[in-house]
Amino acid sequence: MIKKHTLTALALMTASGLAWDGSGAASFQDLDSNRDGQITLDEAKKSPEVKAKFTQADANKDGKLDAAEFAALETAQPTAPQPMK
Ligand SMILES: [Ca+2]
Ligand SMILES: [Ca+2]
Repeated sequence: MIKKHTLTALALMTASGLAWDGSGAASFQDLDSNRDGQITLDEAKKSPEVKAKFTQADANKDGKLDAAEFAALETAQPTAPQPMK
């Protein structure tokens, strides 16, 4: 069981290493391969985190993220602690 967990952790680290350059997150420019100013779902696949939030971040539901939508995605913190009521 320990071995399985270790392998999972290694797989996650490897996947992150491919998508991240060490700065913590892929940038808009990194993901926008064709430099058209929009990130398609296909381009977003390079970043698992962006891909996971893609639909949520696509505010106007055109299937692409523009710079403003991407910025909103970056500030979205699904794991952020919720303030107590
Ligand atoms: Ca693009
Ligand atoms: Ca959009």
